[in-house]
Amino acid sequence: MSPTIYKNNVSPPARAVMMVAEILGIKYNSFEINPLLREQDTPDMIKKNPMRTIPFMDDNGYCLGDSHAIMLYLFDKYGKPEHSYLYPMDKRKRATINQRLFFDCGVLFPRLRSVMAPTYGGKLTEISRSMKINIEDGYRMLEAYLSDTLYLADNVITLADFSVITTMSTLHGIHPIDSNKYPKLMKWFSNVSEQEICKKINKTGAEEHVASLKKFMETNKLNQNKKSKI
Ligand SMILES: N[C@@H](CCC(=O)N[C@@H](CS)C(=O)NCC(=O)O)C(=O)O
Repeated sequence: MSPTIYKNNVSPPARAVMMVAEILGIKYNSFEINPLLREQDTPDMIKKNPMRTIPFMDDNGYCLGDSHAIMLYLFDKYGKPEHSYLYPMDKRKRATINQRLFFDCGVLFPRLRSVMAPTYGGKLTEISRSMKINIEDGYRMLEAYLSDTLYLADNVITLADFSVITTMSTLHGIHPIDSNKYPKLMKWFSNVSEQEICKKINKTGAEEHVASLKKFMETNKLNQNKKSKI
């Protein structure tokens, strides 16, 4: 039986898994979760994924959380020789891809999440100065990673690019990349965004994510103004 992916199209890490699954030709079952309604918090879901995040995967009783771990598992299980460019055997290339995946997991996405959590929690009305500094610092690191290769870990697209493009699609929407400061990052962003798989699976969800964050910030501002007048 095919694996089930618990996901939401608006979630960046969920879209990374969806893109990789599509490239690998996996006919997975989709289970829609709305994290804003905490639908991932039922006892059954918590048992499957104690992290309480999406995406997570249930492959016939084998459960796995975190998009990066899921992408690597799907590649290991379903990757065919024609997919080897995504995660080549060369040890150094693999190590570089791993580093970029850990970078997305441990550095870049948490900087986006630090905007998402207080926005959806009703507190944030605009991105703070320190949030902007942290996001810019992420852009600086990506610009440096792109100094010798066209893509983040190689001269061909790899799992690293599919992971980072989903985080970057929202970050760019809420704090645009300055192409004068980060020309390589801007070029990479346009190049990866133009890939057919990104247009098909990443684009709409990313636009919805950016729009919802902006809308929530506006609503938070109105609510806080109302409260301050009482
Ligand atoms: N490192 C995780 C991050 C997953 C994550 O934080 N997903 C968000 C949605 S985009 C979520 O489920 N948030 C709910 C929460 O943190 O409680 C991954 O790559 O899967």
